[in-house]
Amino acid sequence: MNVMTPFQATVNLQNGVIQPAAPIIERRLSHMRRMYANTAEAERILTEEGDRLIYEVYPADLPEEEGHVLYCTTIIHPGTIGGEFHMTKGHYHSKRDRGEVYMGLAGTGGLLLQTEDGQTHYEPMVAGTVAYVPPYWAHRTMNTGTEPFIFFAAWPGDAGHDYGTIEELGFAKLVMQHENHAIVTDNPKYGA
Ligand code: PAN
Ligand code: ZN
Repeated sequence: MNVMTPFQATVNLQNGVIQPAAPIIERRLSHMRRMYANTAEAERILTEEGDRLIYEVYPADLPEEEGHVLYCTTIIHPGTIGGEFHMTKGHYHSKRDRGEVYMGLAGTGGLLLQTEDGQTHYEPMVAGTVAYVPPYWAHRTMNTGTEPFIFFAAWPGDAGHDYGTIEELGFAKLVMQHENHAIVTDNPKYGA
């Protein structure tokens, strides 16, 4: 039996920074240039404006093993690409029957989910929203506001992350800016 010493960390509720944490993960537009529906606009931004920082993740320094509960904060910076809100890559868990809990800490955002048998779902999130990701649902978050959108997540240590399925097929729905709010539309390229 491997008994870990208990510990605590602090989440800064204003900026999402966890201390102590493992090294921060940065996701820039170049890491997800084909994930936005308007790929031409993504390429234009990369060429003319540079490699935008879309989101950052502060992961807990914990073993990715059965029995542990992993956690992190995610900070999605505000902005759109061709009208589509800044978002995470999104993934299924490699072990599909592993769920997750998200809690909004600051800003305004959304959680887009889908199953492999074609169900889709969208939950708006603000500070204090606890959104549950049940087993089998792919999940992606987006910033639908004008300030950083920050949320906390906790999930089983052996869940694993399958990014490839989403990289290949995308999400069936897009979350787009329409006047001053978010609308969920069909992704014309889904599965294409
Ligand atoms: C979250 C996500 C995090 C970043 O902790 O990993 O928000 O999104 P991507 O992993 O899709 O880049 C989670 O769902 N963990 O399982
Ligand atoms: Zn997850």
